[in-house]
Amino acid sequence: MSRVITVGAAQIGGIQRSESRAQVVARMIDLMKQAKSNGCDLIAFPELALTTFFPRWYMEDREEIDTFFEREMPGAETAPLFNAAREFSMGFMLGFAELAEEGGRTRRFNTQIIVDKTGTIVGKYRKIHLPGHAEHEPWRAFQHLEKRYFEVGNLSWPVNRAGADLHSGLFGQMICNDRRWPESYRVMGLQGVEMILLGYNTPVHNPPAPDHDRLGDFHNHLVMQAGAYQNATWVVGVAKCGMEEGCDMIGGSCIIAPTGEIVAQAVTRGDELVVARCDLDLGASYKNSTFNFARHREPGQYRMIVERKGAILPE
Ligand code: ING
Repeated sequence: MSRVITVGAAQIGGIQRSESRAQVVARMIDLMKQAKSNGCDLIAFPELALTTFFPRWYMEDREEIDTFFEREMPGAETAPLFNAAREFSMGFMLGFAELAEEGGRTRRFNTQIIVDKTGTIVGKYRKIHLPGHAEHEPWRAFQHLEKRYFEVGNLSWPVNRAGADLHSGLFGQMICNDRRWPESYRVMGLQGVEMILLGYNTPVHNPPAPDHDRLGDFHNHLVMQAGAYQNATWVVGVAKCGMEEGCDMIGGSCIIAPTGEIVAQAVTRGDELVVARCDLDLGASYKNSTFNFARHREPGQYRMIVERKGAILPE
C-alpha cells in the first residue's frame, strides 16, 4: 500500500508588528483552504509564525517581551487552526514562541508542533541551535536576540509516528538555524525519520558577515538538500519572508526528496503554498544501501563530535 502524502509548504510573507494573531491566523486559514483544494494531507507553517520576528528588537520589559509568547496551545486565537485541521482532515506544523511553567519555573522556548488530522498534537520540538546574541549590540542594523529570549531546547530531536492517516509516517522537526548543523538531521536519521518539517526566518543581511549575504539563498538550499540526502529523508523548509519591519528575509520555501532533489519551491516572497506528493517510502532504497547506518557507520571513530564543543587546532 503506497504511503504517499500530499504536503503543502505554507510560506508566509512579512508579519508587521501591528498585525494581530487573529489577522495572521486568517492568512493561515486561507493557505489551509488552498491546501485543501490541492488535496493536501499536511501543511507546514514557518518558525515563530504567529507574530513578527521579535528577536530583531532589544527589549527589557518582561511584559512587552511576553506579548509575543503563547501560554497555551491551542489557545483562543490558535484554536481556529486546530478546528480547520479537523474540518479539512489536514495535519499541520506550526512554529511559535512557547511560555511554559515547568519544574516550578517559567521557561521560554522557540517551539514547533505537529498536529495530526484529528487536531491532536503528535510531535513537539524546542529549538536547540539558537543563533545570534544575548546582549544589545547597537552596531547591528537589526538585533538577533534569540539567545536572550529563548532557552536552548530540552527535548532533543524526537521522531514521532503519525497515525490518523498520515500513513504512520516517521516525522521529525527542526527550526531555522538547526538546519545549518548536520547533527540535527543525523539525530533524527538515527531514528529512521522519513520527513523533517522546519520553519525559518532568515534575514538577507547577516550583520556579522555581510560578505555572506550574496549566498543566503544558496546556503539555505545547500544545507537542507545535503541533510535530506545524507539521512534519506524528506525535508520541508518553510520561510517567513519578504520585508518585515524594515528587515528583508529570504524566501525559497521548498520540498526536498530523500534523493536530495528539490521537487517544489516558492517563486515569490509572500504568502505562497508550495505543494508536492511525497512518497514516505522513497528514502528506503538509500536507507538500505548507501546510508545503511547500521552497516556502514563507525561511531567509535566519531567520539570527538560529541566530546568537543569548539575546534582545537593541532600544534
Ligand atoms: N535565523 C537565521 C538562520 O539560521 C542566520 C540566522 C542568518 C544565521 C544568516 C546565519 C546566516 O537562518 C534563525 N532564526 O535562525
